[in-house]
Amino acid sequence: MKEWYDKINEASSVNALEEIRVAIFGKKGVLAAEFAKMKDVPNEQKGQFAKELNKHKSALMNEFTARKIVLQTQELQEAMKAEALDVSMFSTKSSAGALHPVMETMDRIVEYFSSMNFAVKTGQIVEDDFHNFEALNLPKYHPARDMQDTFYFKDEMLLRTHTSPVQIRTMMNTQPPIRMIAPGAVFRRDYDLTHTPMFHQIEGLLVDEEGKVSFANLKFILEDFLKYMFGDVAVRFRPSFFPFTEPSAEVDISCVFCEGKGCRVCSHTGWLEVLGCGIVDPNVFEAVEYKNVSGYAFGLGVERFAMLIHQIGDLRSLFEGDIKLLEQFQ
Ligand code: 2NL
Repeated sequence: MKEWYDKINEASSVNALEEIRVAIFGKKGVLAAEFAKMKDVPNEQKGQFAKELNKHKSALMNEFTARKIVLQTQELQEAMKAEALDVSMFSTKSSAGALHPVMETMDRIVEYFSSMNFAVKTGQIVEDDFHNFEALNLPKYHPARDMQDTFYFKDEMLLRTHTSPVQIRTMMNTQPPIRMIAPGAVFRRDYDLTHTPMFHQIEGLLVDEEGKVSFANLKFILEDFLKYMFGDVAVRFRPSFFPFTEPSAEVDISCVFCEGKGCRVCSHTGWLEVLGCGIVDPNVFEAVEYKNVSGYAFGLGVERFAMLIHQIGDLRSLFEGDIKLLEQFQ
């Protein structure tokens, strides 16, 4: 019997120990075989024989139970060690997101005009011919309406080419006075170095009683706005033409790259064009059935502002979603 005590204590795993248990205590195990010898033992020795065997049986069972606990504990320790997380291991870093420079610029422009009590209106991207063209003094056969320049759907529906239809809709369902800006995406069939088929515009509109709104009012707010956006720059107004304003002007700032000395960006003029504006044409007020009013309006391209503020040379880099570029604006 002695060898079986050794076998129990030499078992190296719970599985090996289980095999030994079957070999000792099983139906065909050594204990069963020993008890079977009982029938050959003389009667007067049977008692002593059985006593000896039962002593071994319980001693072996104690030995087995003790060894099983040792092996189970050992195996659990090893399993936990193997599954442990290595918290010192390197992992991939996650980075924080940031606003796209176009949206950041848009927010800054909206912030200025909000502070001046202009309401912010957004409207719809799919528009009709009346709100996008007709009401803005762009009659049928005006070149701006050409299939070449505008994305058309059927039934005279189209992608808005400017945010002006937002102002038209506002005037048609609100009585003056009006003080509003319309920021948003606009669409034109134009795609080259300096044009993308989708870009962002902000237009402004102020309407009040006839005689209350002057070009001087317009000039003041745009000068103040441009100094808020670009710091201490010079601002000049040049006569221009838009179908929806009369008189009209384009607004330049002194070049932010060369401070007006002349460089490649400003084509050696020292000036950068940043805005279009004017006094609202009477034909526009007639289309929305406004009477005895006066107003001013202006429009600007947000991508151009973002490029000038952040000194971005290529318009397309704003549309490529290149993370290396975008990370620079965090
Ligand atoms: C530019 C010029 C401009 C307007 C937009 C406007 C809207 C209404 C009535 C009158 Cl409802 N005018 N908008 C006026 C002048 C200029 O935008 O160069 N935009 C990029």
